[in-house]
Amino acid sequence: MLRRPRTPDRRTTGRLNSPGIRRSLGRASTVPATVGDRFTSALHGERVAAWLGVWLGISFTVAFVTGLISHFMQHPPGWAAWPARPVGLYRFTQGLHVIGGLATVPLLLAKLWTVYPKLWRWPPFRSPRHAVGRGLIFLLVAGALFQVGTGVLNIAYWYPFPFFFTTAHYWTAYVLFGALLIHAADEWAKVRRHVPGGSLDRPLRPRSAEDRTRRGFFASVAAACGLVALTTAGEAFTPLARLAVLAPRRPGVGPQGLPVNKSAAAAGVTAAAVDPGWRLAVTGDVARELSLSLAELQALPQRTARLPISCVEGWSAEGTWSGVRLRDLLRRAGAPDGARVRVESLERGGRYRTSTVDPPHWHDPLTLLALRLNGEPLDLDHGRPCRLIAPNRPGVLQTKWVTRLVVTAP
Ligand SMILES: Nc1nc2c(c(=O)[nH]1)N[C@H]1C(S)=C(S)[C@@H](COP(=O)(O)O)O[C@H]1N2
Ligand SMILES: [Mo]
Repeated sequence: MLRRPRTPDRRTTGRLNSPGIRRSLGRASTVPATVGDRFTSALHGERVAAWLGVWLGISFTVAFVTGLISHFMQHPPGWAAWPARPVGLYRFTQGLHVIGGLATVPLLLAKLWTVYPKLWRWPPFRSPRHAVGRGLIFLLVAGALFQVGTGVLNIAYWYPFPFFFTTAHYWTAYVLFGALLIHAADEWAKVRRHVPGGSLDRPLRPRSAEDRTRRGFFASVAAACGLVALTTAGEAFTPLARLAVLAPRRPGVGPQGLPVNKSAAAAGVTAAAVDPGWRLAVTGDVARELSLSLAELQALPQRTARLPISCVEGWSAEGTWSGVRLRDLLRRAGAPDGARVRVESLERGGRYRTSTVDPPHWHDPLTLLALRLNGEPLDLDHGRPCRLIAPNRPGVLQTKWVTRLVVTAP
């Protein structure tokens, strides 16, 4: 196979008379020096930018795909229902989204630092094509900072921005991913030049001082990413829970050993949830009306399932839940197999006061209207007297303080 000759790294030459610059500008002697050409470190070179770019490209693609999974699980498109198995699929995809996203922060900062001298290039626009290219880079950088920034603020439960996080994060993802694809196509030649497809492609030559500088830099960036991953992964991966010092929620920490996102007090359901007159109503066009007291629910066959709450904010923790199978109750009410069920909470307002359960989830024997958690009646903050818990489902859809099931035709 032919091996391409190594082109000199334009940034590392640092001199306008270098062949690289002369070739690219065509008339070296008449071009004035610019600030951008004074950054002579190998770390501002094309090779470092290409490698970091490849890793960022992989990371953003994973975030895009796992983000879409999360979005469409929460907003099913209508023509497709999400499967209830494997039980922990959402725990995995959302853990990857959030923990991977956090671990990308050092990588993104490193890449921006590597290429920031380009900001000082003069003139800013050499041609209409160049202007469009820079506009695209602006979108890419702004989109990346926006996604990572709002994502971090969201998992820290801090909403200093005037828009709704979920909608903005979702739509910006398309802009960012589109810009990323065009950028990758545009820069592919550079990637080919610096990122070998296999080890056979590596030139056999002694390592230079620049190579060592670059290696040290890559190792530091990798260590920073690894450290972030190690100190957050435990929020979803229980064996590492004790290391998750950067995670806002941790398995094992909370009432009955489980974290709480929205407390009963915050949801304003405290009194209603402990009312001895509480009843669970089943209604809807395609079901017989039922109304059950807590004692009546407790008298039905009780089942136990070990299932995680997997929050969209990345944390995930398992509990042992017991209660009545949703399908047992719906069959009692005569619900047809294709029916959809809206689960309603005692909570008055709030975005998550209801959720819809599609057939794959309500048919699943693990889907429960839970009355107990880890051997005790549900804590008020976990949805006393009754909450929904189902496999492979985002936490926002595991409705707490359930009071009504509305069964509708598909
Ligand atoms: N009624 C109601 N149910 C709700 C919520 C809510 O705000 N209101 N929050 C959901 C979210 S975002 C999560 S992650 C889980 C958390 O359950 P837990 O507090 O028992 O761990 O409950 C879900 N159920
Ligand atoms: Mo959540």
